[in-house]
Amino acid sequence: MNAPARFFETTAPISFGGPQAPSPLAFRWYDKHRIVHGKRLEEHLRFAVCYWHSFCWVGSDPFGGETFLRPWHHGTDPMAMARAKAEVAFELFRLLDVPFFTFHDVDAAPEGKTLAESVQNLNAIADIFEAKMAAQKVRLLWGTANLFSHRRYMAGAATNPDPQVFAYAAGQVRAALEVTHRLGGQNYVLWGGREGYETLLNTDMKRELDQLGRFVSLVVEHKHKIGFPGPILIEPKPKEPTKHQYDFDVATCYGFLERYGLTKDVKLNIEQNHAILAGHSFQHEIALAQALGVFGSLDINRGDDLLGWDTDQFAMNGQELALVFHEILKGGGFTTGGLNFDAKIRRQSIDPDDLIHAHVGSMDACARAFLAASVMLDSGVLTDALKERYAGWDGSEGRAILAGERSLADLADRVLRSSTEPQPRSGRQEFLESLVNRYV
Ligand code: XLS
Ligand code: NI
Ligand code: NI
Repeated sequence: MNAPARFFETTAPISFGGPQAPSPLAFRWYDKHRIVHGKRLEEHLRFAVCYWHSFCWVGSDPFGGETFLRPWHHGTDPMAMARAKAEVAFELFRLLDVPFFTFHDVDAAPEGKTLAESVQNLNAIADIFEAKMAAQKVRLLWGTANLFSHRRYMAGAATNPDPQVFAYAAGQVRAALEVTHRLGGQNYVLWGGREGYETLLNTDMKRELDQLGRFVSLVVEHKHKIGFPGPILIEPKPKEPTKHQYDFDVATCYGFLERYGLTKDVKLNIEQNHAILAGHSFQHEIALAQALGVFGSLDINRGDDLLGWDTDQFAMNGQELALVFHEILKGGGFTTGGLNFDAKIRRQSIDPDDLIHAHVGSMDACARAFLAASVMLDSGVLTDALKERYAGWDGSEGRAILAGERSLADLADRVLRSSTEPQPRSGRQEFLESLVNRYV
């Protein structure tokens, strides 16, 4: 089958028009050339369009099937359908003028009857990607393998009770990592889709964790062997599809990486919706990953406050985003990471151009929040208040305690000798919240 002559109504790339731009499809805040903190906005935000939600998802939910009726899902030749999908995907990248995209192996190319056939399909589509990437100057933020949809993975991939499934997953990851490398991918992602369990009646958790540790170590070894320069990223998510996912949150992932000696090569890909499913805020997860030295990249989306599952909506919450970017800028910004739109339009958004509105709206929300964050950081509103709050620890006694120069008895004796009580001070939360509100 051939790609439709024209899928989107829009034909010209979306450009920056300023806050008063009359067209609904213009960037009002995202001026990619604008210099902030010495870098262009485009280099700070590093937007990526994801293949799976935008081109593979058909609009189904647990109660109903396909609503989108994309032409490339209706054909008889799977490779021709994959090529038609690639045409439309690269057309969207061009219209949005995004610097990056992301994909799973099976998003790009159909699975064959054997692993060998699947790898062959993937490489054939990668040839097309390679040519299109060179022509359009769009780059790959990361690639990954889908180790959760096929029924062979129903009991996990790396954590499967059957080593043959583990080996199959290794085969898929080798191919996906090598294709990611060939396409100049900046990172390689492992989301532990079905690495978790439903019931301990049939699960040996210790064994499964050791299997997962071994699997990630094998991926790291292979990355070094082929000279893939980017980090491996694992992606925390607490539940869905399994009840207990092993990569629960940033803290749990960090413990896992430490236990298996992986913190040097493996960082984290943090997603908003997964953070809130874990009972945390997005900002908390990012701040913790930065504090522990494992911050990698972001899947930018938003969950619904009223729903307890992964709705993956486009990020639009200015205040949340501003605090997130403040955290990221404070930590020095992205290196290999970026903002991947792991986000899907709603099931009723059946017009092709809804995909464009979704991305443009969220890119603008991110840009606007980013600009607010950079002003907050420049004026030190939050950072100065923090510095002042912890000033005692920068004094001689605070430093001596942290440097290990005081014993428990030293500290106790010192308090016993002194007659001054510590003086509680206000945490000033409402004052700080109002300060933020001035900028956002
Ligand atoms: C699913 C995950 C997935 C990963 C890539 O919840 O977010 O989309 O980002 O496998
Ligand atoms: Ni994700
Ligand atoms: Ni998600």
